[in-house]
Amino acid sequence: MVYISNAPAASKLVAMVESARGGSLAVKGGEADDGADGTIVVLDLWRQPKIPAPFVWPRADALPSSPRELDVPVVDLAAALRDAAGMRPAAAQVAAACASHGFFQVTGHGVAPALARAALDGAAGFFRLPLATKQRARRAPGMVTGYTTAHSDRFVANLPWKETLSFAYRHAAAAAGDNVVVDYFASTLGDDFKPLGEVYQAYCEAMEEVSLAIMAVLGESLGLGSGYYRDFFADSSSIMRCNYYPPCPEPERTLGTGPHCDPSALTVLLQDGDVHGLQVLVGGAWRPVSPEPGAFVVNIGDTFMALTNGRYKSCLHRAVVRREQERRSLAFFLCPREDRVVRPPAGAGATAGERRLYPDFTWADFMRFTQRHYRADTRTLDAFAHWLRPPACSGAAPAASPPTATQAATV
Ligand SMILES: O=C(O)CCC(=O)C(=O)O
Repeated sequence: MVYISNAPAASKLVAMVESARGGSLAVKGGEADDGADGTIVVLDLWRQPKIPAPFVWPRADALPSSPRELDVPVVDLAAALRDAAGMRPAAAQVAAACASHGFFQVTGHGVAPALARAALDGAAGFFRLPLATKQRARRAPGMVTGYTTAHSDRFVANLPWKETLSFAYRHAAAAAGDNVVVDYFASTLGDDFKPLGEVYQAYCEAMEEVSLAIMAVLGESLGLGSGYYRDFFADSSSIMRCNYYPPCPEPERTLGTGPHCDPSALTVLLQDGDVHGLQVLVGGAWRPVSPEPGAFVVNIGDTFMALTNGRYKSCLHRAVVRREQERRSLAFFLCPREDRVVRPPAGAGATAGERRLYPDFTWADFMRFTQRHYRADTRTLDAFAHWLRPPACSGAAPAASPPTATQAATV
């Protein structure tokens, strides 16, 4: 199903679906109960025999994947945090992975399997709900949180074959005893959704702990000590996203999540069961990542790349869809507190005399930039640096080409 909250885009997509179905249009006008101005159109999209044109991606993005799995190291977090003997190999694994593609996996994370299962099952249940119920949490244009299909409020091309539900998690609120995630579910979807909110409140708290443990290893790997980044992110302001990828009649022509780099600092991803879809662009090939059972897949985002002055890489990745199987994933995006200044410490790639690649910035500014102006890709940080035009940053990289209407932001 897809919702279009913009009338011209809606009629265009309706026409596309009509043509894809040989003229027999399945538009269920009025099924979305909150389109008071009549601009919401609901299409029985996921069940079309062919995908509508706006979901067809350029061949350059939808290139077939490589049969070669990406070699993603498995880091034992429990061993790393136990003593120096455990930290040494973990830091070395992380350093090697982050200098090359920024992806690794973590085990020994202490997250109860029952909690992970409940979070995955909760997502499965949510996406099976009637459209009108999901639409109660509909994401407002320009916002990061809410329920969405296909980013259709902003873009009418290169639409991803998926539905998402995103919400915010703030350490400061949790520390003050405010259950922001529970409140979000209750206030947007209704009191019946409190139990689901409780699952995700607990899951976000667990993800924050895992992220801070990873930050300890990242700090060690850069010779900064285990406390440096852990303290920097201790009052983080993060985002959680549930992804649902329906089966797709033409999976080779579309993408579930288009190629992007995460603007956040760190992403901790849980893929559901055996249905994998995550792929990373390494050496010009889209390499699949199949997680170890019980492991989370972790990747460095642009904000952490900036915190290391480019030493650790934020890498392009995407999610493919399947003809027969649906897929779910849960992504926790660790982000700094909105007003924290992102600046690499001396020693993490910004030693005296080394050219600063990016100016100082705050997460709030960077998030605004990626949401309003530019998609999240390999040039985002450079474009952002140019946009900020800081007088103090003589080394800011040259401007990237301006964004176009079809470029879609993530996170
Ligand atoms: O579903 C996946 O495997 C990847 C999701 C992702 O990259 C995202 O949500 O930003």
